[in-house]
Amino acid sequence: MKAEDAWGPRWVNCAHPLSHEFMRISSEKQSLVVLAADLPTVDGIVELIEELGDYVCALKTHVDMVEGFNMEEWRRVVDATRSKGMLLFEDRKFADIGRVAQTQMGGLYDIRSWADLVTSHSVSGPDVIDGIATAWDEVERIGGVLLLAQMSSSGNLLVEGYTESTLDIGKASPHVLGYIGNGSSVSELRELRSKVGDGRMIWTPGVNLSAEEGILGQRYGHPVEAVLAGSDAIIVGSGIHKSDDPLSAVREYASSSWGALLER
Ligand code: 5BU
Repeated sequence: MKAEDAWGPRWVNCAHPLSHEFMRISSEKQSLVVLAADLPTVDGIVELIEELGDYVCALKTHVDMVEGFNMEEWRRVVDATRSKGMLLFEDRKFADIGRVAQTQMGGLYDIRSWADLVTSHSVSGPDVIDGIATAWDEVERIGGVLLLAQMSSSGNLLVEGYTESTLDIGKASPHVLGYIGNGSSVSELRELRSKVGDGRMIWTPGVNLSAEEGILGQRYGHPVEAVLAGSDAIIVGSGIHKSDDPLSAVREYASSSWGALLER
C-alpha cells in the first residue's frame, strides 16, 4: 500500500522529511512498531535487529545502557539497523541549556553522527532544540526531535499546562518531528492529538498487548487503542524482547498496529 493512502492527512500535513521516511517504511513493513532495544550489550541488540528488523520501523536505543561502550562496536548496531531499513532513534531525553545539549550530541557516544531522531524534554525552554539541531548541522546530517509532551510513568509532572507549553515550543521549530504521548491513557492521547493537529507525529511508549502494569511505575495501555486515539508509532520494549517468542510477538504488534492505522 502506498504511504500517502495509508497515512492520509498525516502524510499531507507533516513537514519534517523524516516523518515521511517513517511513514514510507511503515507502509513497506506494514507495521508501526518502534522497538525499544533496552539491552546491555551490542551483541544482544544486533541479534534483536537481525531477528526482528523486518517488522520494525525504528530502533530505539539508550546508548548509555551499553556496558563497555566503544564507537567501533556500536557501528555494528548502526550498520545492522541500516541494513534492515530502520530509523535509529536515541531516547536521550535532553534537558539542558542549548550549548550543553549541542556538546552532548557529540562526546563519547557521538549521537549526532548516527541517530536520526532523539527525544528531548522541554523543561529548559526552546533552545535545547536549537542546540541539538546545531550538532546535526556540524556533521551535515538531518535529524528530528521528539519532545516529551506526556510520559507513561506514574506520578510524572508533565501536567496539562506543561503539555500545552511543550506544543507551543514544538510548533515554533522545524526540527520537531513530533511528540511523545502517553500510551497508558487513551483519553490523554486523544486530547493530545486534538491539540497537535495533523502536522506532527505522536509516538507512544507505555503500550503492551497483555501486561497491565510494568515494573517501577511503568504503566501500559493497549497499542490498538493508542493508534485509534491518534498515535502514529507504538514504542514497545519488554512486550517484545522479554517475550518467550519475540518473533511472534513483534509480528502481532506489527499487524495489530498497522490494522489500527488503516481502521483510523
Ligand atoms: P517497555 O519495556 O515497553 O516498558 O519500554 C518502554 C521504553 O520506552 C523504554 O525504553 C523507556 O525508556 C521508553 N519510555 C517510556 O517507557 N515512557 C516514556 O514516557 C518515555 C520513554 Br518518554
